[in-house]
Order: sequence, then C-alpha cells, then structure tokens
Amino acid sequence: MLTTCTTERQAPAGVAATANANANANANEHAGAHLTAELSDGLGACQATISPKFLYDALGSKLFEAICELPEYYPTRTEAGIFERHGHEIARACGMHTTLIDLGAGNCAKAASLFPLLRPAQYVAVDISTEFVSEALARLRLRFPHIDMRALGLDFSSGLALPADVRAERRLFFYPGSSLGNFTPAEARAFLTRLRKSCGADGALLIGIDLAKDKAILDAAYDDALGVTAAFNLNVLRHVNRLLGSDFDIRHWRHVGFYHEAAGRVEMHLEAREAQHVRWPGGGRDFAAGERIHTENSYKYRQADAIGLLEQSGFEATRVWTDARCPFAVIHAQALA
Ligand code: AVI
Repeated sequence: MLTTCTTERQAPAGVAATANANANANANEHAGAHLTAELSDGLGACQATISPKFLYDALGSKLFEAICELPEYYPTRTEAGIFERHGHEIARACGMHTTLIDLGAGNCAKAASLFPLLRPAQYVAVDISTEFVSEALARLRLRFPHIDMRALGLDFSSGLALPADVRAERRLFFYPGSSLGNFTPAEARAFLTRLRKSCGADGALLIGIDLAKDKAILDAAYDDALGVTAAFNLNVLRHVNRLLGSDFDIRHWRHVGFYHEAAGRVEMHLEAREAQHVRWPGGGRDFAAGERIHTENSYKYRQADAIGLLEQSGFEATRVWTDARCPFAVIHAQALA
C-alpha cells in the first residue's frame, strides 16, 4: 500500500458544478456540514479513511442483515445461540421491567427475541438510520402492544443525550453483535464511560463481545465466498457519493478484509484497482493503483481484556456466558457507583 497522497482541499469553483450527477440527483439526501467535513477530512488524510458508520445507509443495513445469514459470519448465530441457551439466566441477571435501550437496534430482532423473558417496561430502539428502525417498531408494536416503544435517531458513537421521555429508572443498555469491536480500545473505553454516566444509579449493560479466534475463521467471516461483505463494503462509496457529492466509481475498487493478528483486529479496506482521481465539491484526491481506504476495524478481545475494559469504564461484570465451540461472550455488567 502506498503512503504518499495527493489531495486538493480547495477545489476550483467549477468542481462543485461538475461533481457527478449522482450527487445532484440525490440532493434531497443532504449531509449535515459536520458529516461532509468528517468525510472530506477522512478521504483527504494520508491514510484515507471512511468511518464505518457510513456503511449503514438503507441498502447497507440490508446488506448487513444478509451478512448475518452467511455461513461464514458466525457472530450473529453464535450470540443468538447463547441467548437461546441461557435466556432464563440472562433474564434473571438483568431483571424484568427495565428500560431497555437498544444501541444500534437495526431490525430490532435481537432485543425482540428477549422481550418474552425480559418484559421491559419501555423499549428504546436507537440507530443512526431511523427509517429502518421505525419499520421494525411498527411490526413489533403489533406483537407486543403492552410495551412502550420508541425509535431514536442518534449517532450514539459520539454522544448519548437521551430525551426526557426515556425512563431514568432501571436502564438496561443492550449492545449486542460485538459492535464494540468497531471502536478502537481507547474509543471503546470512552464510549463505555459515557454509557456508565447514562446508566444512573441502578443501570446495567448487556453486551455481546466477539473473542479472538483462528485467523482462517476470521478471514472467511469478513471476506465471504458469495461476496456479500464485499458489496456491503463497496456500497459505502455509493453512500459517500450521495452525502458528499463525490464521484467514486465502484467498478474501480475492490473489497479487502482480513484478520491482523498482531493488532488483534479484523480490518476492512477498499483498494483502488487502478490509478484514478476522485472529486467532490471543495476537494478531490488522486488514488494510486493498490492504494487503500480504511473503512472498518473489528477488534477481537480476549475474555479477560473485555472484562478489564468494562471495569476501567465503571462497570462490574457480574455474569459471562460463552460458547465453547466458537469464542464469543455475552456479559452482564452492573454500573458501579
Ligand atoms: C456491526 N459490526 C459488529 C460488524 C462486525 O463484525 O464488525 C460489521 C461487519 N463488517 C463486516 N461484516 C460485518
């Protein structure tokens, strides 16, 4: 991978007008100025990056759902197996009638599978894409009419300001799917510390964390034979085109996903198939053939390190459930005073 980069921070006045038709056709999907700035800063950095949160537009969310069905992608299945086998114990540890706050709720299926056991007093589905969550909630309200449900559109990776109508009592943050792994350990600590503050005096966390395992299993999970993960990763460029008005041509990029053992994480990148120049209003960049855009990290923890991370963030891990065949941990952690 090349480390040199050529970027334009200030484009000539005509560049915005010549940005691709895709951006103009999608002018109604306006990115806020902060998102545009975040995207252009990331793309302009010497090691180009796109935050993984941009993987989840409507199509990206559907592709992620498809990933969860893949034989190679074990986390969803493994975690669901733990919930199924240990559901009663998990419910006992969490208690009933909580305020269940589902972070990155997506199609809400994981939380809904626990409703009969947990019987939450309130269910708050938090996700960056409210369109997806609202559809899921409409279906769930029919099945569980007695549960007070609300959708909250929030990029909770950068802050967790909950509105006043979210009950303050017995908050149980639900963070399944090993999404914590998409933060660096330092970001994860900062995130968990913020979460601890939102817990109040009697709050807790139910979290799923993927654990380190064989490189061959991890490589296959993040570069599946059918190419669904590749489509999921490449789709981020379509999303960026709409948000930023850039002119990425997906055909000129390929998906790369692998386990970096020394770093303890899976990395996803998009690699330029050929040299090219990409423009966006106010900027642009040359990419050399083989140059990569880093789109995601997925850290795989050792169990003791995961528990240590929770402790450093103001939680006490009270119960841990694992899968003997495929290392994955579901942890109940109580907020410490
Ligand atoms: C959402 N997150 C936990 C997934 C993961 O495994 O890191 C996202 C994903 N990326 C590629 N496949 C799945």
